[in-house]
Amino acid sequence: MNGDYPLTQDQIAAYARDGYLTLPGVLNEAEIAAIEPIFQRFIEGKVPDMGRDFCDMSGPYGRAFEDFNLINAVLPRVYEPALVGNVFEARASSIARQLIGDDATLDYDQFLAKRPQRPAAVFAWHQDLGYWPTGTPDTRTVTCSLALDDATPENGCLQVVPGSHLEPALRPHRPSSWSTSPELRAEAHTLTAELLPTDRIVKLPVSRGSITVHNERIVHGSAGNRSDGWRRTYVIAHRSRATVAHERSIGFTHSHNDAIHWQAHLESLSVGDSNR
Ligand SMILES: O=C(O)CCC(=O)C(=O)O
Repeated sequence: MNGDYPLTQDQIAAYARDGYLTLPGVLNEAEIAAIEPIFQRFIEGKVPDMGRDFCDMSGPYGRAFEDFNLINAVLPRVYEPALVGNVFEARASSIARQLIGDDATLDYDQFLAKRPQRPAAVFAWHQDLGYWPTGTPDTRTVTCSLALDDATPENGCLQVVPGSHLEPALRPHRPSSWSTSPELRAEAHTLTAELLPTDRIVKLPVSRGSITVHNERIVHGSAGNRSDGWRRTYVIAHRSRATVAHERSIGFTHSHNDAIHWQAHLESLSVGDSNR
């Protein structure tokens, strides 16, 4: 298996300047076919005992499965070790090492799937760092998202605000409006960042087998699915080895079943850059 995916100097410069990239043909059909049955087992709700790691990112925890719009399976490689070392992990690692250096380490993975004809399958605007705990001064991250279906504006492809990763402070993040409990993150995971009137939104359509890549500070999200097909994507994020080690040392694994960081979030939600 060849894990290399060489980037050009122009692509590396574009990632630094814009905060995102799209890369064509990262996996071929045979490579996707080897992964897809595992993806489907998760998305069809057939993997037991995931707790909150299996949820709807467009709504509160506790919804009935048939009501999930944006199906979210977090840390699939933890629940299914056969994923470890797969070709997408290898290519994402290659890409991450070229963009942030040789200490790029796989931090977490995630499967996302928008059901057909679900306008509510919205992934709210956010910066990934807005979700993560404080105390990690080195924030370098490369998040690769592999399209298992052609991602289009109609089925709710990723959207970004180019250059927003260069803003000096993180934008405020608030719990999504359907979360009313004072223990906000106990009820739902999703946060929403403010959009500014000056924001230029760029949609990132990609074909099956291609990927988007984004920086931890770029403002991004995605709209609902108004098409008759699914939009499925496989996310892998790499961060620096020291940062991943720090996260683990405070008990943060990116699992929604973690308890450690939610209080920090409650305190910092409206403070803007306190998560840096
Ligand atoms: O692909 C999407 O719809 C959003 C995914 C996302 O926000 C992420 O991977 O950080």
